[in-house]
Amino acid sequence: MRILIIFLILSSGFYVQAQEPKPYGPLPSKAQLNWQELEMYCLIHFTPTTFQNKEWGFGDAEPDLFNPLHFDAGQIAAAAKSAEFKGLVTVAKHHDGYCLWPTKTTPYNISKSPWKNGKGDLVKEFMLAARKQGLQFGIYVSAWDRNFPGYGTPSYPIAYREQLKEVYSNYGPLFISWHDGANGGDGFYGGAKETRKIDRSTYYGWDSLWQMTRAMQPGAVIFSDIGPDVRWVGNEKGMAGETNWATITPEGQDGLKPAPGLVDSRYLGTGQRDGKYWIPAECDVPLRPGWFYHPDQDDKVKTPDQLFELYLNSVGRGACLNLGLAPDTDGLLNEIDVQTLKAFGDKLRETFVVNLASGAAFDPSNVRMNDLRNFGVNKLTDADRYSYWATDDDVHQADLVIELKTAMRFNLIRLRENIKLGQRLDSVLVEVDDQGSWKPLAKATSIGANRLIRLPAFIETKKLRLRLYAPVSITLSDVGLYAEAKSDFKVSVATNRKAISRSVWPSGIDGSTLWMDAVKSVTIQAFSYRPSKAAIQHQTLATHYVLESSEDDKNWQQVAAGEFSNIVANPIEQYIPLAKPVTARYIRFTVKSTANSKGEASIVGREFSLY
Ligand code: FUL
Repeated sequence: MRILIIFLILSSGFYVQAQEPKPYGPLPSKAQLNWQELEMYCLIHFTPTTFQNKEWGFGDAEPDLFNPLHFDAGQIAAAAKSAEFKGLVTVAKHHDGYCLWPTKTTPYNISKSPWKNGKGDLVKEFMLAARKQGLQFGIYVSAWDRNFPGYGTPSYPIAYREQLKEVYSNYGPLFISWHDGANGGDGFYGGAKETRKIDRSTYYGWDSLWQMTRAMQPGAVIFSDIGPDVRWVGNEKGMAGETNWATITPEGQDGLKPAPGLVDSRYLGTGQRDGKYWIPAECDVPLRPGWFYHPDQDDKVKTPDQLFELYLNSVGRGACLNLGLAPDTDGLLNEIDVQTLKAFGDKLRETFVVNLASGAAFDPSNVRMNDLRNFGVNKLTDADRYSYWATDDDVHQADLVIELKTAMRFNLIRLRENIKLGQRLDSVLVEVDDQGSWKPLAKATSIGANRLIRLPAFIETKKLRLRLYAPVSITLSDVGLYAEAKSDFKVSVATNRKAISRSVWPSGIDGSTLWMDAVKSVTIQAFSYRPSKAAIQHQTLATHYVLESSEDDKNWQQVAAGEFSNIVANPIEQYIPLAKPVTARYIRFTVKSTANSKGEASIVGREFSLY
């Protein structure tokens, strides 16, 4: 009996497999499928270059310049998580050559920093923080190194290989090994301060580095301009082409073999319908104008609505979104970045929480072998990217009528193919029922892993029809209808910054008052104020203050009042002990005047501490 059951299970398994359509064209690897499912991850730029207020370090910064006194990888990873990012990539070494882990390959590394007395490992801190938030982890080690004395000679590629080996060995499984195309040029190079040219196709020995990557990190995709696993989209605006195929035939510039920094960029944004390889696009774009933190860009942080637009133009076109985050010299994300990320996450969650098509009646023109159990339309709303409705092998065009339970209002349509069987669909036409006849509503090409069609305006309807076109049988995995949530997020940097004072102090600023709720009664004995760089620059730092406490948020007592002596000439942290300890749940810190005497202070919670 047992043997009979095992036989039946096995044979039914074979039976189902035998009915699957044959894959079409190049297929994604396991690592590429994992990457695709992440959809969004962050790229953290934080090196001595941050402290130099530059975008590219020359490689000449003193190694002890890097000293982030309040660095908290947890704050950065939590902010990424709040925006629904699923991975975190850290720049372990940028073009300036400074290694943020204690490498053996160059003395120019974190062990020369006063931070944690030279015992710190920033890559490890990011790795631990990412894992704690359930984010996958990745690394970017720049191939161009403007500090290394031997850059341009055979000694450097050996060191670079070792650097990759170190980061592949010590930080657990990575989902991506990120490589940029900028390499060769002027730099410090151990004091030589000259321009060094390299042969981009041969100097690094990419083929052998890729082999090592695959052997040491089999779950990681390799990103560079032209793959081999994920390609650059060709711009840093966060936008893929409206048509964006996951396949491409890589070509080098001037007929040379393609290599990072040596690529024919014509098809990066669109891919090629009949490309020989599965190399989908990544859209990288910073949250601020620059990849590194610059205080004068505090008011240029992209808004949640702009981020949503980028999401539609990247993830919604089958690419992944790689958003740059830039901690400041304290080692923290500015509060405005944190609030923006959270609001973007809220918008995504609200928009995609309900699929208005679930529960609808789907009427397909064909079901593969009439096998409703394996290829029926119930697979379209089951939230599994790989289960699918399929047509017979000879049915390459099919219609799917969707009848909703009642008329629904929406402006986003999501379609997905089961990409384990390749990118099959050429295009789709969406039509809407107009008093008994079909009226065209939208059309799209390159469906693939994920396609979001945003309608020019919201529509309210009960009946839709999809007309699907492919060169082979159709394997559609998902149909979703969504109503884009409105985001009413507004922050003006100077006057209305939300504040969170170190970890336990959720707080808000109202005009120039910092309000803090400790959730339960606490005893405080002192406070300190440290003006931010931005406040110093704009002369909005506090010169006079009042500190109050309250048990009920209604009746307030003054605890302290006074001046921050000489703070304009010497804007360092000031520690103010209280006359006697105070026990209270709520604390209010009001700025009475500022350096520019306009009375409008820009203060965020972490400039303020209670003891
Ligand atoms: C580029 C680099 O040159 C930029 O500085 C930045 O790191 C960006 C993400 O990649 O190639």
